Amino acid sequence: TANAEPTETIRVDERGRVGIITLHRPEAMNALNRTMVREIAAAARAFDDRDDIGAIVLTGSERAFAAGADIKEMADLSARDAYVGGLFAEFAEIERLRTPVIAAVAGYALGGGCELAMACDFILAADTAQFGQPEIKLGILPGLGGSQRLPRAIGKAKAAEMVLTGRTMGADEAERSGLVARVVAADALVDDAMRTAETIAAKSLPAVYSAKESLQVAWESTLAEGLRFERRSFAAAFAHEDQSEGMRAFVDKRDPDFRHR
Ligand code: CO8
Repeated sequence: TANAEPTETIRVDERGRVGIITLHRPEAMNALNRTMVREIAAAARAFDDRDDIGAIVLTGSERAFAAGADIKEMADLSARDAYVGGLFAEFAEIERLRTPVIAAVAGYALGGGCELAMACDFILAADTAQFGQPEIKLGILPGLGGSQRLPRAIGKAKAAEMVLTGRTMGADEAERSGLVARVVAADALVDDAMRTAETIAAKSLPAVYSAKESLQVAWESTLAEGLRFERRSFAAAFAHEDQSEGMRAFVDKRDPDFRHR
């Protein structure tokens, strides 16, 4: 497959039309180092390039999704290295995928780990999940979108409290606050995420790409701009044969047979 490259910090797998990326640095609670961000982006891009993959699950271990960026790697970084060296520049590629990505989070999702989860389309959380932006405790601030996505996801008050104090939020509070789509028992998390991903991957690929893109526009722009974008995308959906197949199947009372290629 396109993902046959050996990897050091992640495991890459696929089942049917679902790509799976598992963060794997057990010695460091899956802390994100340069290699890991590069490997996640490369694996995600390879899945994104394939029309036989319709959704991606990004997950970690039972103890940690990712406990942040690797503090040991960052400790001696200069401002120049961080800026000119383009630290974690590949993170932007993860944000630009066409294929929906589900973050399946158990245990710690802190700092860059919380930011990585928030960069996905939605988060499914195990009841053990702990979210936080503890950078303030290290004398820094979030650097991969935490101060931007968290307020949009959970509102100003909770986001400000979390970013300014560094406190973590458990799974139930995260669900109440709208940070996660659903909470499931820890031992059912990956199966649930796979089933959810399969549900998405069974749909029409152009419709899914287009719906994801429209949701992203909602996140990034004004209502008026978003509504114009959606209207154009909706009209364009009628140019794909999956639209007529989907509607014909409904009328005929059968399952749609989308083209998937
Ligand atoms: N970086 C490096 N190593 C880590 C990290 C990390 N973020 N988190 C855990 N580890 C390591 C520990 O050092 C330890 O290693 P060792 O056994 O060699 O000492 C091992 O993982 C196990 O960790 P603990 O012994 O600490 O396990 P506990 O169960 O006691 O605690 C915690 C787990 C609560 C997760 C704790 O490890 C912790 O607080 N970790 C740090 C969390 C944190 O501060 N994260 C934010 C990091 S900063 C960040 O993410 C900024 C991202 C923006 C980058 C922007 C670039 C442009």
